[in-house]
Amino acid sequence: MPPGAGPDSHAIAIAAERRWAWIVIAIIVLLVGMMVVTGLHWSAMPPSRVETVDVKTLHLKGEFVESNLGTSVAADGKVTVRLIGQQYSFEPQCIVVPAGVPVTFRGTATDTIHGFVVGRTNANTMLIPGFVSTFTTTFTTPGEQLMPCHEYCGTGHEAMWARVQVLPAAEFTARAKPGERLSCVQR
Ligand SMILES: [Cu+2]
Repeated sequence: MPPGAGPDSHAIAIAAERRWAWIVIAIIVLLVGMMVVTGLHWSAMPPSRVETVDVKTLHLKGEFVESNLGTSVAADGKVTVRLIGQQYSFEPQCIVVPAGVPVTFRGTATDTIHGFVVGRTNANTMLIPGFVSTFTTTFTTPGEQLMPCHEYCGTGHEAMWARVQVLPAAEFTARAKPGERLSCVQR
């Protein structure tokens, strides 16, 4: 008997189609359920750490004034890099960090959404106007890394990048002065 010619082949095909229809319906119901649950959950419980900053006064006062950008070392030895992204550059354009020491990045944007990734490391974030993005990472190997903007931000996007110099910890410590903001921008 050729395939599909049996007396029950029609019924078997119907049953198979119905089975697949139910599987597809189940997947759709699952996905819609996930959307509803995550949507309601996130709107009821926004991320616990949201830090905002006033874009209009960013360059005039507070943490992200130009003189405060760059790398700072606190009295307890904590290293913090403060930076801003703007069309089409980062400030500072050259960032100095120590190797083997946790470094906290704090950044925001002045005009539109930017972002950056540091070379082949896991240092990666978006910079969103009005919000402070922060993460802590440790650079393992000394050397220079490129830091391109990775959020399309306009016609000059592809030219928007900075450099990150990872210095051996001792060399970094020798250059870092308390209260000063370090960068490798040529002045
Ligand atoms: Cu950009």
